[in-house]
Amino acid sequence: MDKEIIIMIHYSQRSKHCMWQLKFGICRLHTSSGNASSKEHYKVLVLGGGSGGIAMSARMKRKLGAENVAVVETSEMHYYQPIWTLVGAGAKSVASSGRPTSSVIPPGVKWVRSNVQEIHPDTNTVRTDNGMEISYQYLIVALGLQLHYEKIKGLPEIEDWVKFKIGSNYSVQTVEKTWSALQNFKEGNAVFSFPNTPVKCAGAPQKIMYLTDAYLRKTGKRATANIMYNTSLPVLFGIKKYADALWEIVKNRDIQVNLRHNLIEVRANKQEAVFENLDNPGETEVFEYEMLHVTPPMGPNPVVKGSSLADEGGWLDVNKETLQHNRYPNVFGIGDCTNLPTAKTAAAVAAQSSILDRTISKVLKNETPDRKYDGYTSCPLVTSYSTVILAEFDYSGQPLETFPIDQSKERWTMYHMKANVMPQLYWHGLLKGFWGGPGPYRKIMHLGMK
Ligand code: FAD
Ligand code: UQ1
Repeated sequence: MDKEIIIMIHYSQRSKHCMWQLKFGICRLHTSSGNASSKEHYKVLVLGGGSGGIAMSARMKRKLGAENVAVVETSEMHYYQPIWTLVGAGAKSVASSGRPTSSVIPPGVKWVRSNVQEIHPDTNTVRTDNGMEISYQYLIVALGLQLHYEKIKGLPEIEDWVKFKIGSNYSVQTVEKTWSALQNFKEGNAVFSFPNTPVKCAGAPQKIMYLTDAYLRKTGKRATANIMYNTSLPVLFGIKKYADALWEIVKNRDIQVNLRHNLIEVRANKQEAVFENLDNPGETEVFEYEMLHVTPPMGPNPVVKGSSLADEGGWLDVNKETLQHNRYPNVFGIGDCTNLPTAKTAAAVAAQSSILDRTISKVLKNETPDRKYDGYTSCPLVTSYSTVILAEFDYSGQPLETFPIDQSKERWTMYHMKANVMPQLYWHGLLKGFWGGPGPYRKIMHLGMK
């Protein structure tokens, strides 16, 4: 039996960076009685047991047998992150978002409960933080991305966020603080940020803003509230069809949008948020807030970044159609850790999982991969407690919609799908390796025309 000892080191002994990583459960120091300095080998080794890692473990088990597959994952819990949007708004419980990792690892697949520390693709080996060396024939990297709350100067300790009226839907430790800030809102500015980095689910930073607007209307506080979306981007949303619809909504709901504003500092004692003007470097603007929703800067997974698998930006360097690594043909990638030029979402992971399954089948037979990922991704833009605009698009930035209706309209049917259908599709479809995205259904619903 592995034993994991999480050693809490006094904060003062650690850098601020590592202090935040500790809080988010990343900087764990493990000891493992059985595994230290041991060696293991698997035909397929999966790194990361999040959405992409579990989906691919299930698919590889089906292809090759459970005994040939192992997944390295450090977290004891697996979270369905998309529901955090509704948790932050008090519409779902945080408990409903998580299940033990042990329950999502496909039965028979080996779960290596440790942190990947180094990847050595030239020797087909991986080293974990408990001194284990694992060799592989094929490697699937699904390590996700890294949150960087520590890059926002002055952001207080998470324990103090309720006091300082700060929340963030982006981590399990902070998502309930959003709901507290919403409930405690009296009057003033509700400020929502979007960082100057790639992010996962680029719609999430504004979904919580629409829910805040709806909540404050419901509780009679909207008249004394200013709602502001301060985004680093030069647009409200990257795809014009949906951006046009969202601009109408912010106009009708009296929401202020400040483009090219990047959150760099929080002065929590004064309830002030400092934004830099990205069009005029050096210029800053200070906003007082009654509620602050922080979307942290994000970056590549440090283990990927520190390996020869990374591109110059630190992301896993894969072929955008086959998901095979561009330089190491026995290495593959899926999800947020990759440099695939599409929006990082679980919906994208679903579509990628079926393509990658096919790519690996071909590679196993020494044949050329044939199916091509089109960049499909989707973002259910929650615009109230009962409506969603279902954005779906591909590499070309053009809408690629599943249903034969105008999806840029707010619809309660899509809200029902987001709140009640998607979680089931995730736990019982995607994670079991049965859901490969809506592509085949889109073709049927559009009578083969799309
Ligand atoms: P993850 O699921 O994040 O998994 C990465 C895994 O790697 C984690 O389990 C982590 O513990 C593990 N790991 C990391 N480093 C190591 C290491 N060194 N060693 C071992 N294990 C490691 N997507 C949608 O499709 N629709 C939505 O509506 C939506 N809304 C969202 C709302 C919010 C608030 C958030 C935060 C995300 C949302 N997403 C949404 C995005 C979606 O959750 C992610 O894109 C998806 O989970 C990515 O899957 P992944 O496997 O690449 O990464
Ligand atoms: C999807 O496949 C998916 O992954 C399971 C999501 O993540 C939760 C989504 O949010 C969406 C919208 C899709 C796409 C599915 C359909 C039916 C359009």
